[in-house]
Amino acid sequence: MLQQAPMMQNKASWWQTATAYQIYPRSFCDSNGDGIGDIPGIISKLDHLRDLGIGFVWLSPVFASPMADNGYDISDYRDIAPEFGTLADMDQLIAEARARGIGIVMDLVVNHTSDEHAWFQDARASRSSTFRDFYVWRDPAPDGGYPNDLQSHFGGPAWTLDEATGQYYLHLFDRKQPDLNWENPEVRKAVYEMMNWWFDRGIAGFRMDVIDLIAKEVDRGITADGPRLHDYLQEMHRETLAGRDVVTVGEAWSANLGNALLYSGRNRGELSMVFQFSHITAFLDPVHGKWKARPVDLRQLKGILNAWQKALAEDGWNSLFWSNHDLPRAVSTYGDDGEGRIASAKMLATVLHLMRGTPYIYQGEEIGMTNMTFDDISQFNDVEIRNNFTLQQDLGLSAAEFLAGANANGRDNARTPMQWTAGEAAGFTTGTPWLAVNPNHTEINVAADRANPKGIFEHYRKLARLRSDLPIISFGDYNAFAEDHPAVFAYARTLGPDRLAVVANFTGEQVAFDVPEGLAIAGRSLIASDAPRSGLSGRILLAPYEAFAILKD
Ligand code: TEU
Ligand code: CA
Repeated sequence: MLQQAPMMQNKASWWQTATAYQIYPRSFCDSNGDGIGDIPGIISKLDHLRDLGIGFVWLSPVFASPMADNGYDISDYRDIAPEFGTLADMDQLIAEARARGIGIVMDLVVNHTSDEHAWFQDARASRSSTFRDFYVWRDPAPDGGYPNDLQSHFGGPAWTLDEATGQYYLHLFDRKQPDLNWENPEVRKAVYEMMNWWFDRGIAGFRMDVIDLIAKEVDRGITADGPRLHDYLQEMHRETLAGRDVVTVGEAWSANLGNALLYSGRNRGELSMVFQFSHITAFLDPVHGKWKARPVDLRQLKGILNAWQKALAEDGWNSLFWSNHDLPRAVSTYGDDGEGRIASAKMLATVLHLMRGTPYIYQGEEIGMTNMTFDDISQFNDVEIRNNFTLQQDLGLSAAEFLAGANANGRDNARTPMQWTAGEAAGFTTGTPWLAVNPNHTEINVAADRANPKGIFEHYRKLARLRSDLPIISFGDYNAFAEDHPAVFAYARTLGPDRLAVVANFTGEQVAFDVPEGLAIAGRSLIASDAPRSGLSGRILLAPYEAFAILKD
């Protein structure tokens, strides 16, 4: 029935037919009652991921860290934070995951270290330290002020004065996250050695934190997408990835349709794929960014996702995601986290997972977890929210408006503990959770959703299975339809003689949809959020958030 295009067979990589899952360890599962998720907790839940059909896990940082940014500030790349476990636990996680066919992808945070990393401790001890040049130091401006006006992504100046040595160091994030100086070959060598050390322990790849920032030229004000970026990535590939069957995904907020292929083009020798964010940044407020929530326009959203499908059709590879630990919950942003929660969660999953690329599920998405609503600013933990609270008020947002923005787009709202059961603390911990558990866990939890044959988990499980079974999903051509339709997301996939049509109603209203001629199809229902459909033609009525896929006979 289904055929592979002849050249596909040798070209395909395991991560092109895999479904990925992101674990934010602090909030996944706590094994010892200290309120913080940990590696033994993850191991105890591996069967959940195996049942879901996951091919690899992107594990947010578990390395030694003072946790100023929940582990994105690393003080030792070759050790595990004690609250998360030990190196022995990590080895066990890698082995137990592998035994279930799941690769562990670690988070490579090498744009910066923690200020408590031994390199920085040494570097700041004196101007003549051998590690001084591991970081980016500049003299004060003639008036003693900042070397230039570069701003931190977390708000405020990107420079902090080191009083003892009289120079400023650069930090594109928090002051506890000094930027590494990638122009120094010793830095690059140290990073590559560390990567190889982890590969030798059996990991399946790396997600690379803000990798588009490593090649900055600060004196020219360049931070993202610097001139030497692709030289560094090619060097990294030669020194670490070449010859290994691993997956790499670079986080690149600056990636665009014009430069995407430089990262993931098949003959570039760089990365497997990048996370690009055009579908996020398009909806940011020009003055207040994410802190002043803006509604998502479906036509614009489709335009962006369709353009990426097209741009990486012949070469390169897309990552597919609605959410992660920095972004709000998918169902709260793009669907309906009230009455239409289950239907819209399934709809969003259907649209995304049947595109060409590697889909990523953010923990809890597989049961339709929603954004947490906090009542007061003091309940937030995140450094980004805390820093921006005063800054945004200086820019004219009221405290109440900021709270609304933070509740819509803040990072903590999607970082609340995983909801395993309806019980105390959602079964996440027997102690006091580090961040409040969403009170809706009594209704929304893994146990309840998995017990429902029409639940969200079951829907995701089917999608992962379809992806591994049908090459058309990973490799078929993508054609957008009804691009101007304000309510419907529709596309077709083709591979050789095979054909697949996907239709989704993005609204909570019933919609009459005139099927475009090229999209009409008759065959068998592959998946449906509600009643299965086997044909598509003429005018059809779509139920609220209805989504389905039909495979041609
Ligand atoms: O995120 C990069 C990044 O730019 C985010 O901070 C983003 O700007 C913000 O969340 C959106 O408002 C990565 C990690 O994913 C994030 O968790 C880290 O805080 C950051 O890098 C620093 O390592
Ligand atoms: Ca714990």
